[in-house]
Amino acid sequence: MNLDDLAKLNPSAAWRLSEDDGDPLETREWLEALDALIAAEGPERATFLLKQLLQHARTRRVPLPQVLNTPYLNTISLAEQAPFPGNLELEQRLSALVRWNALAMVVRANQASAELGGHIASYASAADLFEVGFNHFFRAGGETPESRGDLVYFQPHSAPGVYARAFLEGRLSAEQLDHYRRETGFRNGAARVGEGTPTPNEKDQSAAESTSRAHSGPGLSSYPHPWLMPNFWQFPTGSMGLGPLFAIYQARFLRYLEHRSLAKTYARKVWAFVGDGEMDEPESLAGLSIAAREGLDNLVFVVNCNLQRLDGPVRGNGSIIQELEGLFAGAGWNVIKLLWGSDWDPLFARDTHMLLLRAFHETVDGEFQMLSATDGRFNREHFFNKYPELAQLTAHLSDDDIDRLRRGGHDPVKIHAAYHAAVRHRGQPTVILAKTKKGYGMGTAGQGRMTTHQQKKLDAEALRDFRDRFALPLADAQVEGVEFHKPAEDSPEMKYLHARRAKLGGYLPTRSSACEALPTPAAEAFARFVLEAEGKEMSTTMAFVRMLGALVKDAALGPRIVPIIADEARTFGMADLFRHIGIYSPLGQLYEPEDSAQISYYREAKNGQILEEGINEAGAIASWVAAGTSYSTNGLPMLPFYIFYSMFGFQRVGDLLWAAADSRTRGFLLGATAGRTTLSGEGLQHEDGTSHLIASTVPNCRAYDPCFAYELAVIVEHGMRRMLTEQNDEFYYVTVMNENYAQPSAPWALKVARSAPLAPPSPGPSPREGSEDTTSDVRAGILRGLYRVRASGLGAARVRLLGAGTILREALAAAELLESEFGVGADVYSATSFTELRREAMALERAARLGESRTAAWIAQQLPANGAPVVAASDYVSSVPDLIRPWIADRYVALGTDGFGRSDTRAALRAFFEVDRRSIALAALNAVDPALAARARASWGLSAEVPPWAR
Ligand SMILES: Cc1ncc(C[n+]2csc(CCOP(=O)(O)OP(=O)(O)O)c2C)c(N)n1
Repeated sequence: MNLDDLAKLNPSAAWRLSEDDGDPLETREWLEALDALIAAEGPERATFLLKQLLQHARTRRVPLPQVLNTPYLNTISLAEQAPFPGNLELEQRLSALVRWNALAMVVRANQASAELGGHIASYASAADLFEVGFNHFFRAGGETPESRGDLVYFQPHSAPGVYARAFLEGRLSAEQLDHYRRETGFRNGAARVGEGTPTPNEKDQSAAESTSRAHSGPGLSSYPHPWLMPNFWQFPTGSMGLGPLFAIYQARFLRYLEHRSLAKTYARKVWAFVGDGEMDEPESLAGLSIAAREGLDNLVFVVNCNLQRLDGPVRGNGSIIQELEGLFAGAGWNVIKLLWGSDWDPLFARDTHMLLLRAFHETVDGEFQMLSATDGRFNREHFFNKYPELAQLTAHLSDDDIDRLRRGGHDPVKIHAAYHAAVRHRGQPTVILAKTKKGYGMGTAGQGRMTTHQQKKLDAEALRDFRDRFALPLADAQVEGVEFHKPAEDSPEMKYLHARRAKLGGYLPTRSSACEALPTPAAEAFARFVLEAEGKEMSTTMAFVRMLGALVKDAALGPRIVPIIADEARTFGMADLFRHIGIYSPLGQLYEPEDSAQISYYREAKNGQILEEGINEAGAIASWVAAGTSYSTNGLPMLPFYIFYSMFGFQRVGDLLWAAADSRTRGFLLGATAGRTTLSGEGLQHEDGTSHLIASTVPNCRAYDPCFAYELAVIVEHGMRRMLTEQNDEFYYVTVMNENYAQPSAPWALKVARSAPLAPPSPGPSPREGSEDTTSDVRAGILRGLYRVRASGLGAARVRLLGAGTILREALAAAELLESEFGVGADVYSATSFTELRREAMALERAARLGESRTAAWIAQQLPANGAPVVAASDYVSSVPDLIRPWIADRYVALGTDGFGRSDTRAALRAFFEVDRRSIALAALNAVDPALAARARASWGLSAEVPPWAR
């Protein structure tokens, strides 16, 4: 295609065009003048003058080209290239072995079952990028925060290569490699490993596990999953785009710890290996600006530009490398292009007319992929023979020589030079755009093929070709048997491998969870004001913010707390914290804030404690994960509290939260302005009716929907102890509301302080004198998800009402209605967590099914079969209270806020969604006595006017 056609079709490819020169002589004079200047005064002076010229031209309105792209060449010239410090030959042999074992893992898994398998082609393209890192750059570290090493985010589909290296290092056994993607311990549905007599393989496996330094699970997970391999993987990256985002906020959090004098982290690097296709994810790009703005020179991205994604080319009609260069450079990153291997250097040296460059610029990625999938002869004919001068330039090369011209990302020398420059660059994060071939070395069967991503099989011939290509010391039978291979421990390769890692501090990836157990305060220490609230009006959000204010003052725990907000601090009444503990900024505060005369002015500080993320929930979660996994990555437990609009949590950033759970994050999420009817005026997109349902799907998330501030205090106290003192890998999701109402004292505080009023203003709980509730019952009930807050005033209850969040208050009011207007006695229960109730009941039911002794679930203990119907309501969809239906023996009615939210007053919305006191009472009456229900409908004017689907 000629350049004009290309320009018309594809304006984004304009970087590849060279315009007509009206006066070549003059052009040459200018260029010679520049050359003379560089020779006489050096490149710095040239840079200065060019900048001045550009500046001047802009003021004269001279149209200027995009300056964010450089030519399609290596950024680091041969002259600037750092010498390669390793033994190239040994490293090549090692990387060939890792390649082979990675391939063997996938092929063997696929042979064992076509359902299994994995990916070969991604690692085949990334192998050298990883290996140079392992041999020269990735520093492992000790257990103390000071001695911890680098943090590496691996491209997920390249996991087989990481396992294959760990195998050579002696950290994983061949048995374990053979259990790649076979993690459950079940063999073809038969008895589990560890139950009954172990098979010989299983015996070997457990022996290997006990000696394995890094991993103790029965199998190897498909992708990096700390949940599945907690001693091995640190960072989950399987969902494309999350790795790069998490890496950026990780690098930032390291700086935060340093600036707050909590840990020395300056020497540590964060490396993120990312696919070029993966860069299309919005999350991949989302953090680029903050990384540059905060000058995160502890961060290195390596984008594996094999030009292909799953279905086909990333940019068939353009250039992903040039596009990414522009994006990263525009965001303020240091960009290193690593495009051509050393074999090209002699060609470049002789290419005085820069025809190679011209040909590169004329080649779109779809063509580069074709060149990758074809042999030297094809490359000669279709690339070098484009111009007679190029044909001449390569005339001395055989077709095989041309075939072996490496792309930059396959040349350890060039890779080393790029990494060397990246780790020394100051003031900016660095991205290395490494050009590679997808399926490198997989021959005609896979290299550069459209379908290579999912290729899991290689026939015998392809395997032999692979062996030959990488000079593997394998006999035909070993190749055909796809045997793993590991040289003897005293071989030069193995000695070299271990020596390199010893020099870099040990092996990685390795995940540690060793950290100090932090004592955490009792609720009485940070929440007395709610335990003895005595009916004072406040919202649970206000109560939380006061608790947080008290917690940050706790001498031991306070500094470890990381409040995180996404531009809603004022909404939640947190502005006071700005002054007290400051907002983190690595620059401090370079301006006098507009509100500096106010008591709680907007204070930014280098040692600020609050992470104010702006309107960026994804970034806030990434910070929350970095803080909540600091116990592992830094050996320094931190306690993040991220408070946000509850609708913009699980719904908006659900996949990040899933990865957070996999990461074993410990921390609190506060879903504020929660509830579909409680956040009254905000309408459809803001009013959350589902987050508790989604939260229930995350196995290590403990979710609560408390109504009363004392319940919140108990949950916070408990969560802190579970996560920081007892070190459980779980996190807490608690919804808090912005509705002010009378907050009763905690029942046990009432018992202690007899002088406190027993009955808070109605509607509210009235734990009566003589009630059987004890402190521990109530506390246990709050944490397990249900306890009684009101006993029927008319003897034995004819109906039992359950309410969660603010809707508990509607249930309490409904009980009053039922008793006063219909003579129906009602007990009322606070349902702080339907999800916890279900989780426990499910676990007990399973235990019973499998023959273990069964105790009754808490829900069944609290609501025994006694003939009284149960009505439950919350500010969430009815599926939430429905979660406990199987364990309620009597008639059960679940009410909820199904449908789209909308704006109105709280009372109107509750009536509309039928979770108000009358709707609850009506449901109860229906269950108790239909005649009473008919009377209620008539007297309250209730009808089925709005069908549920229209809500
Ligand atoms: C969010 C998400 N979407 C889709 C996938 C499925 N997927 C896995 S790898 C892949 C292609 C990856 O291409 P690229 O990032 O270029 O990496 P490569 O394998 O080519 O090195 C896709 C679509 C995923 N893992 N995560």
